[in-house]
Amino acid sequence: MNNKNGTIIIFVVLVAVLAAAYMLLTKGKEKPVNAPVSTPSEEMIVETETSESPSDLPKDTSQEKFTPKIETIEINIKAQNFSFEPREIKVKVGETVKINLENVEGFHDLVIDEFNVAIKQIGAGQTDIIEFTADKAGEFEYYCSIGNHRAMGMVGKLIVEE
Ligand SMILES: [Cu+2]
Repeated sequence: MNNKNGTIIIFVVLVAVLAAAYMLLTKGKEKPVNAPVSTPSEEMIVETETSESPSDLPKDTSQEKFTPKIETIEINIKAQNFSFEPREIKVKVGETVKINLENVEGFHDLVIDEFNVAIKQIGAGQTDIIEFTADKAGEFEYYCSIGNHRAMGMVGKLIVEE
């Protein structure tokens, strides 16, 4: 009977010790569980920081897209007795117009009053160049200002489109 009581007491003590040990282990396990939770949050902060720096790069490329373009239109006009070839020129508002005037025969010039364009008188076989900005829309006349050439039909039409 005493031996049985002794074994029961030892068994109870063992159970109590095991229970206490289990309690300590479970409490000890809870702390390591919290620690790994904090490390992913730190990684997420690092990820958000790195994601901000690539977002700055598209801003720089968008600024490059807004670089303005200056269009230069080159037009060859032939002058002869007594007409221009071509008789009609079409450009767009804001374009820089470069006129290459080639005189085939006689003495001629080229004038556009509204744009202060005036190619000086040139002889047969000569060429001259003038550049201006078509800064207003409409239809304008270019003509030869020598003698009565304008009245004889040495005119052309400059169309500046919106
Ligand atoms: Cu002329």
